[in-house]
Amino acid sequence: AQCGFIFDLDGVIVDTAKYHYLAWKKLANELGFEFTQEQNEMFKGVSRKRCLEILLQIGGITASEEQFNTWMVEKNTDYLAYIAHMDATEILPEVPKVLEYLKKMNIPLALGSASKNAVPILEKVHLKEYFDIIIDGNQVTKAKPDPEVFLKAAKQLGLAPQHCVVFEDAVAGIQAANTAGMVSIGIGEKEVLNEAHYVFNDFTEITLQFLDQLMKP
Ligand code: B16
Ligand code: MG
Repeated sequence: AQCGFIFDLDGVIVDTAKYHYLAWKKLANELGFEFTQEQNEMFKGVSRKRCLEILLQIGGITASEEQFNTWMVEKNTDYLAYIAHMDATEILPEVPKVLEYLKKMNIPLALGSASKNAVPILEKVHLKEYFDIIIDGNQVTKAKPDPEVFLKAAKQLGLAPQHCVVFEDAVAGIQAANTAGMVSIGIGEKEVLNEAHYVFNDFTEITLQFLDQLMKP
């Protein structure tokens, strides 16, 4: 059977986590508390709304719905300013090589991201053309670890979940892929992503032979 590959965006294709972190840290500091890189780990793969809920919890702050929404907008405005200068140099190592190879092998490709900014980012780094299907934060109602984002991608690719391979850097994303019944490949630390079927530090560790192996039923 035909198989498809689904890629997460932040932390897999580009390292936007550092810009998300700067924007959340700025907001935290304005509200009078610290937000560490370590705490930022919890934000990976998590929706903007959920991130703000966690941030306010860290700061011990309760907010009205109106105030909450204002801070959501403020964070995103700052984030957009940080990513404004992004270009193809921010693509993570060997990602284009892998995309190029899968395309050459006629493998359908999808993006499965929690970000509402996924399309402009893909355009900035000139990788949008590689993806047959893009499912992002604008099309999902249930955030990772819910499998909705990946199941929608599989459906639009016209593939059964068990014939899909997912690349993810977040624990919540690996859980979403596993719950969907897909093959999960963690990009990051083995200790953190221990629920994934395979884990690599980055794409430089992924060989074309390994990709061939994944394509076989
Ligand atoms: P936005 P991914 C996720 O993207 C990020 O990992 C997460 O940190 C962020 O909060 C989320 O997107 C929402 O992003 O504020 O741009 O809608 O890793 O699922 O590609
Ligand atoms: Mg990610």
